[in-house]
Amino acid sequence: MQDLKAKYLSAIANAADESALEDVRLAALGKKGEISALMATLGKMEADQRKVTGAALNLLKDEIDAALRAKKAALGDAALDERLRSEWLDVTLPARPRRMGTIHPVSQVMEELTAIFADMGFAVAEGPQVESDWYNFDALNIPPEHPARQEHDTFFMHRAPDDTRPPHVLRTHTSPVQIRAMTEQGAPIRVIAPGRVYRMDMDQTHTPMFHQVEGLAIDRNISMANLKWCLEEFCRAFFEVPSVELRFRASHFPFTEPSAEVDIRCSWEGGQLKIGQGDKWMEILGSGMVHPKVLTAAGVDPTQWQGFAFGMGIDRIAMLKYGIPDLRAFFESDLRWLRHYGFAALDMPDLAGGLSG
Ligand code: 2U9
Repeated sequence: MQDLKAKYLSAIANAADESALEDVRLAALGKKGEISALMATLGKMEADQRKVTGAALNLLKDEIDAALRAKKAALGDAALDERLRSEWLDVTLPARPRRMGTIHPVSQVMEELTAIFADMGFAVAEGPQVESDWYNFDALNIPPEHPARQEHDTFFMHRAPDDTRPPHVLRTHTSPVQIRAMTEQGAPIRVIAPGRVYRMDMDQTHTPMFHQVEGLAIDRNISMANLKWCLEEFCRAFFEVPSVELRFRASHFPFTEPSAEVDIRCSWEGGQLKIGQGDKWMEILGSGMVHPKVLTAAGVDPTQWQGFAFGMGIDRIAMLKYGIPDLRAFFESDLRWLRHYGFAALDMPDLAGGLSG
């Protein structure tokens, strides 16, 4: 038995892998194994001898079994160590920007303005791009005879002649998103609605699809002063300048009363635009106090609540901030243009780092 013990313990120690170890187990303890065969001889022994031999064989079996288990665990650990050594991946390595593609300036600017308005307590709201004419026009105090509803501005969805459902349009602004948000959430509310909008217009400065962001803040005590601060704060952060000056010019929109077009102080020197200083003014957005009829259409009581709204073109502010000369290139998917004007995929805009990094 001492010989058997020495033989199997050494075979176990030398087993190079789990399959070699299994061979040793079968040779010793398997049904036809050497120790099992010895166990089978116990039945023919005298009682005294059986007792002594049986105990010794059981001890040997247990010792070999324990050695097999210990070795199996050790081989398992070694296999895991080997996998950990050969299969490692350094997740802290920087990605290869070229292979990742780039972020389109419109997406970059949407991320930037979302970060700025989020910091002022505005949530992002989204909605359908195909809208009923009620959400796109009526709810915004744009009656059927209003020029903005005429067919030459608006893309109407095709309808079969016998289709009696109300007309649907490609939204001409993101305002219906805010009607939906107010209807669902009620007041108070603070949201921005960035997204695609559609108008039948195509020239040097217009494309039939473009991007807008609109903002809405409704509360019990909101005034034009809050609007002005909010827009100044936005422009200062967005254009990454120490200060800006805004000028409000009285205007008219159906959905706001009073309404104002907003200009920003700037200069053009040697074809270079500078925001925040100079003796020129450039229009950058429209705004006003939400019309009581619009609040009512969205289920908000205008005797209890009031607030401001504003709208601006994302493509336009992207061009101004990043010096992109031609609007139409935005929508051509030209990879060389994207590599030039695009942004690194992993640099997300945030307020702490300066938005464009
Ligand atoms: C609700 C109520 C009022 C959003 C507003 C403007 C003024 C505006 C233009 C800027 C350039 C559109 O992209 S553009 O051509 N927008 O001048 N937008 S106030 O007013 C709203 C919106 C939603 C419920």
